[in-house]
Amino acid sequence: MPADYNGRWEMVSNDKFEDILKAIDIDFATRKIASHLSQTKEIVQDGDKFETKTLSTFRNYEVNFTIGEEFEEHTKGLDNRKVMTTVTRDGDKLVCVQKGEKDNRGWKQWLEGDMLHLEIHVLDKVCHQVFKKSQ
Ligand code: 1AG
Repeated sequence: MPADYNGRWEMVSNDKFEDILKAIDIDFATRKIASHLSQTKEIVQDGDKFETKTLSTFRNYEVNFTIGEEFEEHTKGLDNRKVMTTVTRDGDKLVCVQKGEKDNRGWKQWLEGDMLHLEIHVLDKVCHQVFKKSQ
């Protein structure tokens, strides 16, 4: 059975997030706010279909996708770019490629026990976020 990402996940660590913010040209003031946020993820998964919300006291971000289907993603409230996004599976990992202005942009997501790991990469920068299952 493929990994089950359903649920609510609370951030426990966010390593090198500011490197990502800089790489996507987020201004200083916004970086200072964004880098101190605790994020919560809500994921509804039905087979290959995912509805995801990343929530915080400052901004929220929603992205929905189906495995293997490319779509245009607008990173609204983040860096406000348009990218062509495809999420595929590599075993139990989800691998996202976001083609656009910034090279080597995307993320990988996987589970380890009741922890969800999200590695976000842009250019040569990598951020590692860990979330603990709460519901
Ligand atoms: C994602 O996960 C990542 C979503 O697509 C958001 C995570 C980090 C935000 C990235 C860049 C931040 C840009 C500007 C800073 C402004 C506000 C920060 C707000 C942070 C909370 C939204 C999808 C994946 C699918 O988990 O399962």
